[in-house]
Amino acid sequence: MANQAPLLTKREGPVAWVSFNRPDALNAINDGIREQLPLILADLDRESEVRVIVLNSSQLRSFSVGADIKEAPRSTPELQTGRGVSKGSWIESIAEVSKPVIASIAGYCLGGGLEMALACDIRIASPDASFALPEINLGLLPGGGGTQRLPSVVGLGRALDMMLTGERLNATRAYDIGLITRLSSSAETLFEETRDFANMLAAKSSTAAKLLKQSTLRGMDLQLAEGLRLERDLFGRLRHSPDSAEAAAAFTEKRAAAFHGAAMAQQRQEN
Ligand code: DAK
Repeated sequence: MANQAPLLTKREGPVAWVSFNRPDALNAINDGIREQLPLILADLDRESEVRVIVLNSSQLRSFSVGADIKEAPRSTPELQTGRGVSKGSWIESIAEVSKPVIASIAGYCLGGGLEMALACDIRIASPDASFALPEINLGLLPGGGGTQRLPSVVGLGRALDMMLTGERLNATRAYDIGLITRLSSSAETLFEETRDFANMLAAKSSTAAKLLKQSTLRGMDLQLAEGLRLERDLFGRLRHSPDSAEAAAAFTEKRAAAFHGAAMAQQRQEN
């Protein structure tokens, strides 16, 4: 078990799956995950045939229970700094992906596990999923983006409630407050439903998806006027793009649009 790969990757046409694979530790985050995840994501972001990335778990009991508490005492100050402050958190490598990234969550999604999910664009979960930022109970604060991202996802009051209590939310509650935006009909169908959803996203214009992400995520750090300028600039780039021309032609001809790259990826998947 000691040499088991902590992350598994799989390609299904335009969709790439990256799965946490430490079942005995409920996918607690160790140095293997911290080191490999940024490298894997950067590679997948460069691969033009990959249009959507899904982060999930190799089993249904847990997405991730956060930092490996048993490993913590062995961590050196150098590693901590490297992981966190000076180089930017490794969790940021998820938010830096230019393509849509989906977190597909079954079971526990706690601490750093939830912070990874928050760095994804879309969170889909099974009815048995549970969510918490329990760092307060370890005398810590969420240090992987939780204090910054959770308020913008669920609102300040709910975020502070979650972080100050460390309480666990079930999937229905998480859905009600917008922490997740999609619920699968059962744990067993989560994979299939995620796959259908990911393929649906992959069939859309990847150029539009990329610039839309850029406008939305960068815009959050800007004043409104600056954000609107950024949006206008990016919109201007899309207005005369081949994908936009294809969408207009498809509408006129009453057919489905075949966006640049999507048809090719689809064809390869079928072969
Ligand atoms: N670390 C290591 N092992 C863990 C673990 C964890 N966090 N959580 C569970 N395990 C292990 C258990 O020790 C057990 O192993 P064995 O004893 O069988 O060898 C196995 O997984 C199964 O766990 P349980 O027997 O406890 O299973 P239960 O279903 O009864 O309970 C549980 C599951 C998730 C409710 C419970 O295990 C639990 O409360 N675990 C601790 C959850 C937790 O507090 N996580 C840490 C949150 S703090 C940073 C970025 C991120 C972070 C920090 C800094 N920077 C960039 C600077 C993140 C911090 C956190 O995530």
